[in-house]
Amino acid sequence: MPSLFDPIFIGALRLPNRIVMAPLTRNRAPGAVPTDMMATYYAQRASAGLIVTEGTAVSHQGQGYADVPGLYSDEQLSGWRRVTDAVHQAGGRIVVQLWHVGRVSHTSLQPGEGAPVGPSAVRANAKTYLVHADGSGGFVPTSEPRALRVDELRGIVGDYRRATRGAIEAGFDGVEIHAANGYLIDQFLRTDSNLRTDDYGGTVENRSRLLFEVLAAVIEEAGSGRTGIRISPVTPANDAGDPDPQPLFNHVAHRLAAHGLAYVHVIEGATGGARDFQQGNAPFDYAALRQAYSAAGGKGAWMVNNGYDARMAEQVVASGQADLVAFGKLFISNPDLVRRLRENAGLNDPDPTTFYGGGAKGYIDYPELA
Ligand code: 8OZ
Repeated sequence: MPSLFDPIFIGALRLPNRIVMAPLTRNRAPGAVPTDMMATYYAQRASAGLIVTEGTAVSHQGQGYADVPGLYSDEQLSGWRRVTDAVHQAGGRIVVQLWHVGRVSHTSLQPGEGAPVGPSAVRANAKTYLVHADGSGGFVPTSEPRALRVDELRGIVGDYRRATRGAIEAGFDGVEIHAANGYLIDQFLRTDSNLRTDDYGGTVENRSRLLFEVLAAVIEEAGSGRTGIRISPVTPANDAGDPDPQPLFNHVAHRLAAHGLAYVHVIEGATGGARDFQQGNAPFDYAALRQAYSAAGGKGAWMVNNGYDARMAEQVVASGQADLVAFGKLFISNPDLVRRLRENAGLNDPDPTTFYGGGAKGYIDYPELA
C-alpha cells in the first residue's frame, strides 16, 4: 500500500513524498515582483514533495489582485530566479502556477485602467483585493468585463507560451495551468460566464477550446512531463457556475489523457469550503472523473485537494484513489508540515488575518519543530 511518505515519479520529476504545497495567494509581491522574503517563505517549505507557487499572472491583463506576482517582465523573472534557487538549495522542487484572472479583476489593476476581459460581458458577483493609496488593503467588487475577440484569444495563448518559457528560464521545475476557481479558463468552460456563439462557446468542446489551446502552447515550452493542470469541477468560487459539471469535466479529463501530463490537480467541492458542495442535480462523481481520464489512457499523477487532514490524506493515498494530496492552510502555518505529519506532531493554527498582504508576520515566522 502506498503511503504519503513514499517517493513517486510524476512526469519528469521525482518527488520524495506525496505531500504537495497547494497554490496560495499571499499578496506580498509589490509591483508584481517576487521578493527575497518570498524566497525565504518557499525555501522554508522545501520539504514538501512538490511546491506549487501562488497564482502568477501571465500578463498585466491577467492580474486581478494587488501585489500578486507576474511572469511577464525581466524584473519578475529575476525575482523568481532567486526563489527557485533558494528552494533548490534547500532540496525542494517548485512549479509555478500560470494565472489569468479574466473577468475577476478591477479596472485599477488593468493596462490603461481598461475593463477586465472575459468570454462574455457578464460581471462576476465576486470580489477582488486592492491596496489603497494609504497602504491599507481591502476587498472590492470586480469591474464590468468586456468580451474577448478571437484574435485576442490568440494573444492570450501567446502570453501563456511566453510566461512558460520565462518560467523555465527562471529555474522552475515545471508549471501548473490554473484552470480552476472561476478564472479565465474556467470562465470559458462554464455556461454561466460563457454566452459565446462562436467556436469558443456553446458545446462542451467549444467551451474547452481555450484550455486545450493554452495546454498545447505550454507543453511546447515546458514539456508535458513538467506540466500539470488544476481544475475545480463544482466550485462556486468567483461566481463560477454551470448546471451540468459532470459531462463538462469528464470531457476535459478524457481529452487531458492524451497529453502526457505530470499531474491533474482536482479541487473537490467548494474551494476552501464544503467538500460535498454540489452544482446541478447530482453530487459530483470524482471517481468517474478519474475513470474518464484513465480509461482514455491518462497516466499523470492524480492530485487531490480541499480540506484534507492527515488521516484522510493517508487513506486516499493508501487506497489508490489519489497519488498526491495538496495542503493549503496547513502549509501556511507549518513550514515543516511533512515532518509533523510523519511524526504525528501537533500543528500550528493558521492566522487568517495575515493570509493576504502584509509582511513577515504570518508569512515567514511560523515555528518549526525543535
Ligand atoms: C484567494 C484569494 C485570491 C486569489 C484562487 C488564486 O482561488 C486564487 C485566490 C485565492 O485560485
